[in-house]
Amino acid sequence: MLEKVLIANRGEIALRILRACKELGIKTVAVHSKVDAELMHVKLADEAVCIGPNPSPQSYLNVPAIISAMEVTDAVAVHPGYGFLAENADFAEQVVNSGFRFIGPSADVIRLMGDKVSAIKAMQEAGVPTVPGSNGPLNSDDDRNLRIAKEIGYPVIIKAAAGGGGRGMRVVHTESALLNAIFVTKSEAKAAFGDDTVYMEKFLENPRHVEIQVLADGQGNAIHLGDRDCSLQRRHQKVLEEAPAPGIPDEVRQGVYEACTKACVEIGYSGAGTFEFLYENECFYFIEMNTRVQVEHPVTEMISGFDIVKEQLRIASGLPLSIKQEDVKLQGHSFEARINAEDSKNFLPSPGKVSFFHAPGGPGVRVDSHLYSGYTVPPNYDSLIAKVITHGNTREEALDKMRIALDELVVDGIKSNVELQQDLARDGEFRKGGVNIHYLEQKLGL
Ligand code: MV4
Repeated sequence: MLEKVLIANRGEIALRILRACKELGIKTVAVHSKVDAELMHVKLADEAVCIGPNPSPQSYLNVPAIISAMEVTDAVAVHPGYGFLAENADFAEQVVNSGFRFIGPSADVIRLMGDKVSAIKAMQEAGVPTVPGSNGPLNSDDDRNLRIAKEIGYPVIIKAAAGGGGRGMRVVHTESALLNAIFVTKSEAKAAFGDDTVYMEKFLENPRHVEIQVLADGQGNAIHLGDRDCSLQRRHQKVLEEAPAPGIPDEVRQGVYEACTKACVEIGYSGAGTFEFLYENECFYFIEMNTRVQVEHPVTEMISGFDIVKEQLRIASGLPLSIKQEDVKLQGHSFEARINAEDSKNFLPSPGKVSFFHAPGGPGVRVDSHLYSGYTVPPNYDSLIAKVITHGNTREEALDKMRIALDELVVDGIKSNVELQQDLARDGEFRKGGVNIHYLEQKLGL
């Protein structure tokens, strides 16, 4: 097992990783910016190193500072969490070239998935269903681009190969708008990512966002832990997630599960990963793969009884997967409500001192949070302050538990989206199950 792990992240996920390390007897190094010296995981870690001033480019994105911290503490591996450097292939490469382990897939696989054009191609070759599209980058041949769009059928969407997560895309409804849309998306992609490669897909009008959790050991073994529905989102920020995705026919989901695990073996994947799909009319369409642990991983842990972060650490230490597919038993239903330090009216971040914090509890209630009474939420980072997770034998039971848990939760001193989450836990349409990616924004009147 890895002897000492450096946690290159902050907040709730840093605490989540710290707890997994402790369970496995791994020593921990916390790295933090100046203001983050007061974080819960920094207090609990075996060692802590301040790696720079508050702005993340100078601390949590500061590669030389993080690698230096590994050197001075004799850490053998780095866990990147999510966000920050988690999907940065150059960082993974530098970590390995400096003689350390990166807890995640190889730099080559991160790069393959980071380029959405190469990711889609790899998935098609492995038999994963994708969205009808250009099957490769668009070039400067206008007639060819017009012909591709006509074959796919309008509306189409132009996406940046270096984008993802909703950045760098544009919907086109008519032939007359196509060429200009390609031009504008290319210029924006060049400015944002330094890469103007774009591709085209059929635009699916009312899909759900359904994703599949996988684990692979890079030794020929890959399993899935079922799916999650993350359709409740606002401006590409997920708000309330669940597992499993409601109402999907069993033969449809089994088919896509098998394609995903086969793809993991074919691309030489290792670690935890997520295949993102759009789901419409009982069909799955691959759009992107995330090569990291995700914010919403707890809903999968709740229905599988399996610890994804501990498995990431075991895989990185060179162990084969600790369970086989036939040992994975998915039971019941789980929800996760993301609690953000934000104004519930205008969604603006609302940092400040939490004068009082009380976490809910009871059977089937889990809270992943770094908050404590007296903690000050800094203005420099993501506004996620807690995740309230529930598990029940049925979807209804898990949602009832969520309603009760959210009513117990107290976050005083700052504004938060608890009221929005309480409202969603009581929403009649959501309770029926299977709302699409537009539901929340429509409900909010955006
Ligand atoms: C799409 C789409 C419809 N058709 N692709 C947005 C985030 C990025 N991961 C991909 N996204 C979309 N791609 C095709 N061909 C609609 C979206 C989309 C979306 C997807 C998932 C969750 C929320 C979304 C909100 C708006 C648009």
